[in-house]
Amino acid sequence: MRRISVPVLALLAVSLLLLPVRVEALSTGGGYVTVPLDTFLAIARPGDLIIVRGDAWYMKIAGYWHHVAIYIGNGYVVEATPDYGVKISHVSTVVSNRLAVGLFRVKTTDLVRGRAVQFVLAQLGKPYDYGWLLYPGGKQVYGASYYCSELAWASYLATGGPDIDANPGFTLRYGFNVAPDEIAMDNDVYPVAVWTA
Ligand SMILES: [Ca+2]
Ligand SMILES: [Ca+2]
Repeated sequence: MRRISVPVLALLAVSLLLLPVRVEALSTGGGYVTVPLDTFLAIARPGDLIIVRGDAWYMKIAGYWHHVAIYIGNGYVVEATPDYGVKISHVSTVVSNRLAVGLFRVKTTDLVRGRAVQFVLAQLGKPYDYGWLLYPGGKQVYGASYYCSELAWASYLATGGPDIDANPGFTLRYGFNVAPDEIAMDNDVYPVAVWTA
């Protein structure tokens, strides 16, 4: 957030005006949810996607789901964040104090899931891609920078897995991006568990 420049904020404001307001069918209570680590570790597999709903104001544009991290096993994820770019984080930082947490699994083989993990590890240190803010956005499988959902999407497309963008082409809401919402609603992805406050 600290690195978002004034022009980007202006574009974000314009984008907010251009995009239709989305009424969410999925409702959370007023509180926050934190998934206990042992609960998470008992059901998560490497290559699973953790998709969370937070409350950072600048993520409201993204839709219901705001962030995606790729689980790499042993309690760690790879995620692309505005502060640090592509990095390793402990899963507890991703699944704590959220408005909702979803654990999603891609319909493919364990071999492909393992390759997806290797793919995201190979992207560590790449900068964050603010391109999704610049409506109509875009996505690159082999990019020099990644936003969170773009990294998750690329990791499967690059390694023989399915295209997990529910809208591969242009849509009014998401432009040419792959939004966390679009991964959560894709037919090649299914929810293993969803926690809401
Ligand atoms: Ca990109
Ligand atoms: Ca899309």
